[in-house]
Amino acid sequence: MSKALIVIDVQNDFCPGGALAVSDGDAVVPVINAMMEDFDTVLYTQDWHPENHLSFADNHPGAEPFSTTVLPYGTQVLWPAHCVQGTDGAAFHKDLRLMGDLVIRKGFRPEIDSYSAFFENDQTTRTGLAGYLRDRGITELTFAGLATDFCVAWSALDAVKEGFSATVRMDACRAIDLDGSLDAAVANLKSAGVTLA
Ligand code: VGL
Ligand code: ZN
Repeated sequence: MSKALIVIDVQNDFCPGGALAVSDGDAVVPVINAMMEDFDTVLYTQDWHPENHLSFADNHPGAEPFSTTVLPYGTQVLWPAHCVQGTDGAAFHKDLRLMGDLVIRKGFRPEIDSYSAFFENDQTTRTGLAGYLRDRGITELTFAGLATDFCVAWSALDAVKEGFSATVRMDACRAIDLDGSLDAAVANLKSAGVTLA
């Protein structure tokens, strides 16, 4: 059995001062850096949007950030523009140790958002991560990073659907918590069999 740590979206825009700042988001950095000692394999995701991305409120005239709209694949939260490809906001936090093996970029198709490390929000377009992990014989996944209730939760739920075992280290995550989204995510994770540590 081989295990990996998957570090979700520890990027400047999700840290204090960033475009979609998660309260206390940078507090996860030292915790995650220390966790890396316990894993042979460390992977990262990086939210990586083009400027014309449909998840940005700016690209829907008249829409307020944090409102929702309906896209062909379902309901989509409209976010402030964040993690635009190549910008400082899209870069990893400067203190995050980057000694891992792979960075999976997601959310680069203008017409579809991608919270999960495995699937885009249509739940069918794959990022390729499951195949990578299977090729390497990795079966046990631990998740940490930002944000607990969106990209971390969606990734861990998809991990279980794909047949991996999944643990979320809650002390190494922080949440956006939009309209009860953290409580909802915790309930979904528990009922899916994800271990919350
Ligand atoms: C995320 C909202 C939009 C996340 C990414 O990393 O949780 N949330 N894009
Ligand atoms: Zn995003």
